[in-house]
Amino acid sequence: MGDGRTRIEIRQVDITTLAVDAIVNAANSSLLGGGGVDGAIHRAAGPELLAECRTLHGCPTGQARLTRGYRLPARHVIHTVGPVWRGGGAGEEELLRSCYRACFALARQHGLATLAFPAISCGVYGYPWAAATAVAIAETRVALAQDDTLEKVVFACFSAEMTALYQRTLAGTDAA
Ligand code: AR6
Repeated sequence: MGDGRTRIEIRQVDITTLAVDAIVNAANSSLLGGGGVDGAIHRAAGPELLAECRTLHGCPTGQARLTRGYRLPARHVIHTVGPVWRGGGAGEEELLRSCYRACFALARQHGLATLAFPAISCGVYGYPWAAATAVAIAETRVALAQDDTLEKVVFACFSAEMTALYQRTLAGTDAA
């Protein structure tokens, strides 16, 4: 089972370089690409990824969809649509939790053992970082306790600041 802590890794790394069973994409509801991590994933995966995404006809906020990874070192991409931050009173926290739960549910259905997440909604969608990392770590602990197939969850952070925040959240020392 593990203690839910030893199987979490925090790394400052470009998520598109990770050879895991699935990397998670912080997409928009069209699933047809965009900027940020979404743009980086589509560039690295190649046009076949967009072609498969077109067949999915979008994805509502808080849900997730699985595709192949094509030219990525990761075997699959789990596309999830985080909430746009609107001040906190528009159900943002529940929607962000729902993203993580939907990703872990797909991982369980498909027997995936290693996953990597970006900081969903923490870029152009404007979610406060400390609140988002708390959700990410809490939902990951739940999934690791429930899914014995899940071996490792990586949080791929783009900045040193985000890396340090995840480390503090994991250690339980962040003030937020
Ligand atoms: N590897 C890891 N993290 C990354 C990478 C990367 N290669 N590139 C960016 N990040 P964002 P959102 C970090 O804006 O807020 C897109 O246009 C970034 O620093 O990518 O959920 C979609 O199409 C930040 O911490 O996603 C949607 O329209 C985090 O990834 C919209 O943006 C997420 O930032 C989604 O916005």
